[in-house]
Amino acid sequence: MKNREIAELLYEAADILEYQQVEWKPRAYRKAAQMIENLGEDVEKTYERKGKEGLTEIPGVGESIAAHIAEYLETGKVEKFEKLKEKAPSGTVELMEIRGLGAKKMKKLADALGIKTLSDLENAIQAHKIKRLEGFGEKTEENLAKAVEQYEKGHDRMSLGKALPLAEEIIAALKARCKSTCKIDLSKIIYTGSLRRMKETIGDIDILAEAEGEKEVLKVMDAFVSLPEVEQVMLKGSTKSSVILKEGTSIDLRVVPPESYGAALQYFTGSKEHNIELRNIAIREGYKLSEYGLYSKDSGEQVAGKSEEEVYNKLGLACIPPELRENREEIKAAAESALPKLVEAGDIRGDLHIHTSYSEGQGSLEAMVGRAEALGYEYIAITDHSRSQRIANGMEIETLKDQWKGIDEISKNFKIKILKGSEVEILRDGSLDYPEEILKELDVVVGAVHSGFLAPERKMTERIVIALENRCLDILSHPSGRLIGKREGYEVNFEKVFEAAAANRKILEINSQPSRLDLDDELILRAKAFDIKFSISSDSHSTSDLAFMRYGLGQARRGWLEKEDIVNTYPYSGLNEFFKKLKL
Ligand code: DGT
Ligand code: CA
Ligand code: CA
Repeated sequence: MKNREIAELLYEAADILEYQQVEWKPRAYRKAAQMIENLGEDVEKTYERKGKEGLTEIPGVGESIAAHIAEYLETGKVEKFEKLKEKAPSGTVELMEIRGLGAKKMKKLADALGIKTLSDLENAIQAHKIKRLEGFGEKTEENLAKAVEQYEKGHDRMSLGKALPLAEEIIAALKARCKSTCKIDLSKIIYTGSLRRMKETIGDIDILAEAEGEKEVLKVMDAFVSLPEVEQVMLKGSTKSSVILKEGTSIDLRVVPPESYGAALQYFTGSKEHNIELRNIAIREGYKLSEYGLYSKDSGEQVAGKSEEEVYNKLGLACIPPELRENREEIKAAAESALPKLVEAGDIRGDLHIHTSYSEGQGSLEAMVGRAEALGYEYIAITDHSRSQRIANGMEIETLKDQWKGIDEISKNFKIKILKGSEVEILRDGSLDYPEEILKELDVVVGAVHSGFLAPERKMTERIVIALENRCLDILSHPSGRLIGKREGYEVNFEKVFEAAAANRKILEINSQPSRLDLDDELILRAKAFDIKFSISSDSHSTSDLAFMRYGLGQARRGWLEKEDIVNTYPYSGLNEFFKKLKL
């Protein structure tokens, strides 16, 4: 899929145009970029099938933008954008991406302090030159410092939502290439590193494959570095090769013989901290542990290495699921046979946070329900935005009631149970965005904060606690409000939020959108101590988003959660206890 690439291209062009003070185009470009970013279908496929004409059917994409996209798909670049970039002073493109730094501010900074690049900006912040500028002040300087930090964090790591499909794509491509060009059947190949641990962001992608003998290894390496996706080969060796893909991601491939596959899988999955701890145990037990195997210190003989399980077991440990390998308490738990039985993909029976085209979703009610049923779910909750969420096309009460009728009508055509729900805005005073008589009609009420992010901690805590005390609320959605790499969460006292959730038996959401993953693993661990239940939800805005569930699942597993901790593993009848309004 090239959707993200295209969206980024449009965002970048919008930034440059804005800097040049072009009036309405930047907005149009951003709007189109946003639509494409969130589009369920593959833009390239649309173009192949229906040409430019097909592209203009995408909301926000007019003829000129469609022509740019077509040009990009045909040639890999857009002449007009290349020219724009050439004209823009170097460095400004990067600067434009700093949050809170619009075209006007940039111009002032350039005129007054000669700031033209990111490093100019960093130096000025460090020297506290910005707060002395008219119209900027201390707060602005602080915010810019934070934004720069966020930008840098966001740019050297990619989201799990980008890395995982990309790794799967490369693995499939490599397998296919090995098969077609050299008749090698790569039966053992897997992504390792932070990706296998399902960390929320990924530095680089690590892949491990098994092959026997020098010749075969070489052929696999050849196939890898000559994949069409590869832009640059950094290293090509007999055990490791490293490449950079055209879209910028670094990938390491390691190839090992069968007797080392398990040891290498263990080693390259990490984390480093977990590995160090494990190696210490090995030494204590009279072994030597490396990526090649577990060896007896005395005889030098290999005692394990074929499988991970073998390696852990020989060290007196149960095999630890990758998501737990962060040197938290997992090694101790493995030694005491007290590892949690983590929630699994097959345990999930429904999705409790779904948008449709009634608000800002792109799929129709029917399309969303149909996809959920195809996934084998037993139930889903339709939770479009409430009325005050104007930018997200929030629903007035009349529209909500129309939706209920729509749900009743289509219910007959599906086996899946459709819960009537809403993602209701938690207003600044903690009240909910629909009157009680409406909320009482809903099967499930998902409460969320989307505004007033700069409120002081006390205010935000109060706002959320009041909502948790509201008997109409069932689930607190994306509780921290963060957007990974873009925006930190609001300031809130989580101890108090968790206390209130526990006392009022409310469910906390683990939002699976790759840009959110909220609650994160650490907050999940903290909340679990309060004996709180969770839901893992896709927060889908299109049919393809339903697949985001696996990212949230990964965070739940990183947070040591078991099936019983998660309400959407319960059968439909079991939800009754939590959503008392469900008519059974
Ligand atoms: P990333 O790429 O920053 O998201 O994080 P990882 O965990 O994928 O780290 P990476 O790619 O540098 O290395 C992959 C794995 O290799 C890592 O999880 C553990 C192992 N590893 C790397 N360096 C060391 C090391 O110095 N000592 C040990 N024990 N293991 C290491
Ligand atoms: Ca890595
Ligand atoms: Ca690596």
